[in-house]
Amino acid sequence: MASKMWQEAIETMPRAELKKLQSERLVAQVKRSYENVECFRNRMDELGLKPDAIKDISDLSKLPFSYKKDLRDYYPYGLFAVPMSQIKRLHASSGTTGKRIVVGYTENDLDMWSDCLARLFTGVGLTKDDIVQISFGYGLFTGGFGAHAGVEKIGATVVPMSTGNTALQIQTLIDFGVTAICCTPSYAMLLGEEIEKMGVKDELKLKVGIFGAEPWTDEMRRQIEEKLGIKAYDIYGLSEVMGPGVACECEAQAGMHIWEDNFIVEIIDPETGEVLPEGSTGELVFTSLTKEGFPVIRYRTRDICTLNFEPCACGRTHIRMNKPQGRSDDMLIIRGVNVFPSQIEEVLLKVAGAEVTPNYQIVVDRVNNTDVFEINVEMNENLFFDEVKAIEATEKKITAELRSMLGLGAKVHLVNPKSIERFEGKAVRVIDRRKLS
Ligand code: DLL
Repeated sequence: MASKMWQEAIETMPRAELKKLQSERLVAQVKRSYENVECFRNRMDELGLKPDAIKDISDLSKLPFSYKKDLRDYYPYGLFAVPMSQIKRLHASSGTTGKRIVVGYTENDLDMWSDCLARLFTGVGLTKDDIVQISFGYGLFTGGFGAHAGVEKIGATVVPMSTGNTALQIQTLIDFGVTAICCTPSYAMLLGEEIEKMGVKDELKLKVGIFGAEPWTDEMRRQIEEKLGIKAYDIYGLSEVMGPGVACECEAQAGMHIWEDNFIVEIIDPETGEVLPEGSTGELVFTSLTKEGFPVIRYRTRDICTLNFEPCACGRTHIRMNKPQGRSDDMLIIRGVNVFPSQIEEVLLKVAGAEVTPNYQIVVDRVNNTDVFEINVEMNENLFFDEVKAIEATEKKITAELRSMLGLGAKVHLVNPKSIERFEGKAVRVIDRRKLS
């Protein structure tokens, strides 16, 4: 397999050398974080650990974990390791409650990030002669700007389309002679179906698609490839660790290489926190080695996954992760947006606390390859609430607040008091009918 590489020396670095590099970078990162990040310093002090106890990568498991909750507790900038004058860009994502999580990047961080994406784009055969449509959302979400910078780095032409307006997306693909597209896999399916309906597949110049930000399967890959006439590649990432490109597929399409010069990955038991042996399934934990603005040490992703240590046909030495199999928390990904049930509860009680009860159920389904998101919430029985208009007004109020908080449209239904099933144990708040096939 003669795949081109963006940084061949790094991408094919012998594993022993890679481990040595990781060790050196880990020692420096721990020291930097201890000196500059109060939360990390406190956790180290609680364990009676000083940075010089970390001599190489074999000491990694001595270090404390970090969590999404930390980003909320230190909101907005409390986990940054450099002064704000060195932060060149901010991004944000959903937290477990109404508060977003904020991440910051220095100039070097942005450069490292775009290199990770340049490795992916080059690896799947793109060059400066390609025209790449970015149909991830631009804005605080890391998808749009993250992928954008990678396309610019390899010198290809970028079409910063962002999300929405499927007819215009397809028109742009055709008129601009687009050769590659980046979006969520469910949106790629939708585009594929529309293109089939319109009978315009032959007018496309597309050859490659790069899809991620939500779970998808190999069967979906097969269908997308057929509908769009392309090769489809997976890309993984999370805002807290960087954004898209923490791990990317190569032309072998057999798992995503984790860029180990920048990140150390571990698999742990999500219950006990114990590091699991090679080949086990468990929670992915990342340590960022080169990030300056917002470094993370042993960050608990909540993504459940297995790693693949086999050498890859492409010649890259960085280990691969298989597709994440699920999450160890209750986060839902709806149309690429991270949603926690607790956020919805907060909106319900904030905007309509007098009209509704905290008994609600979230129903997610996939219709025509688009996620459909409904919320049923019981109205308050003390309220005389038989006026259809008043019910509709409350539904509208909740819908508007959800849209402003999550950027997602939801169908909100006020239902009769006591009509939502009660549970003796943990309430089942989410019914996810989407089948990944
Ligand atoms: O989704 C970053 C991204 C943008 C990745 C574009 C790929 C492409 P967050 O919004 O912070 O960041 O959500 C991160 O999304 O922990 C996973 O649960 C899920 N996720 C991301 N990529 C994949 C993937 C972006 N390829 C969370 N397969 C992560 C399955 C994915 N799940």
